[in-house]
Amino acid sequence: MSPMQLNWDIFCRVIDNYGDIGICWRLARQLVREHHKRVRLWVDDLHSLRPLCPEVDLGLATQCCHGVEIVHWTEPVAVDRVGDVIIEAFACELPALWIAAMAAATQKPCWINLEYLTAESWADGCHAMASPHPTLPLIKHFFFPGFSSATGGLLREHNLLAMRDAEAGRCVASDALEVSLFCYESAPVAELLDILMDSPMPVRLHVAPGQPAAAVANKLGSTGPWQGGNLKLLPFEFLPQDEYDRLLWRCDVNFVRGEDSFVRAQWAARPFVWQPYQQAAGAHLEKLDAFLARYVAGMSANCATVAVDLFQAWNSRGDLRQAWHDFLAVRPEIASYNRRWAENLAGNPDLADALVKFCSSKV
Ligand code: TRH
Repeated sequence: MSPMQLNWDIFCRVIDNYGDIGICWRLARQLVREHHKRVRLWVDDLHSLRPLCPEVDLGLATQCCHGVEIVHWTEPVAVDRVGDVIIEAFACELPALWIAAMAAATQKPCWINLEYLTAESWADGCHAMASPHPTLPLIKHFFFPGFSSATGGLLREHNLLAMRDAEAGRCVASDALEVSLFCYESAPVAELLDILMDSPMPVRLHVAPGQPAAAVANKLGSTGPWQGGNLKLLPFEFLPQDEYDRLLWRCDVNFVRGEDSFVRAQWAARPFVWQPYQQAAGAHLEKLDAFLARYVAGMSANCATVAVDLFQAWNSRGDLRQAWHDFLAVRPEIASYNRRWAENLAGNPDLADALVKFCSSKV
């Protein structure tokens, strides 16, 4: 293995939505930009990448965007060279041919299974665990993002918080409450709209395309923009990742979902509400509870109750109208808490940096 571990291959299979490719794309760009790695991103569905990176040409088998070589992953896969580091994102299962080539390499690559984010404490114990291949001379390591220093941390570009603060300085204050909405179809969107229409202050709701816009259209009909009571709804086209960040930085409250937008809302340090990706047997609700336990631990008792109630109500476990009303009353306190929360999280390793260090320790 080259001591520099210059060549990285990241493999991503898109299950649904944008989270898997969103995380891989963000990681790939950061490895190139900040760590000067040569990164190939193998993705089986270019259609899911294009909204995040509009430069992507759906007709090309390989192309270079933002310094990342993007390869359309089709089977059978051709193995030309094996990288120094192989990232198997979210247990996406590497092609057998590829694993055979890794085993045959004189210098075995560092093989990482990048896991989904959870605040559950078991992630601390499982982070960096080794799993030797049953028959081949290869070891796979499990790499867990997370909220503690015992995990791999969260993806955070090195200048992200400074860029956020510089942008805040340029923002013109709005006379309305600016809210962004990115959620799954199971969220109580119709109820939220009723509540916001009754709002005593003007509200501008920026509605993401896909499931959020469909839920709004289902309630109000047509494709918007809509106006009802004090509420103005503004559907937006899917934004490239960096522009979506800027929307989160501008808004007073961000409704986010899944994994990556959830993390970006924390870096935005504005009040936010999270809907986890639904999993079998209510596993997502355990994730929600585990996150809330960590997140509100440093809040005042009142703020903690209010934040928990709103997150739970947004996940259909409580009275949304009451929870929203109480949340608005403590919004400034939550906003300043979230700045401290983001600063504390930024004290943990950033995931790309942690990965680079971890892999170089395996040489
Ligand atoms: O799209 P998601 O629901 O992804 C989910 C989760 O990652 C989940 O854990 C995973 O199992 C499932 O996919 C398959 O939500 P998430 O994680 O927030 O990803 C959305 C990505 O889209 C994120 O990178 C932010 C980005 N985004 C934009 O770049 N522009 C936009 O306009 C919007 C709304 C999102």
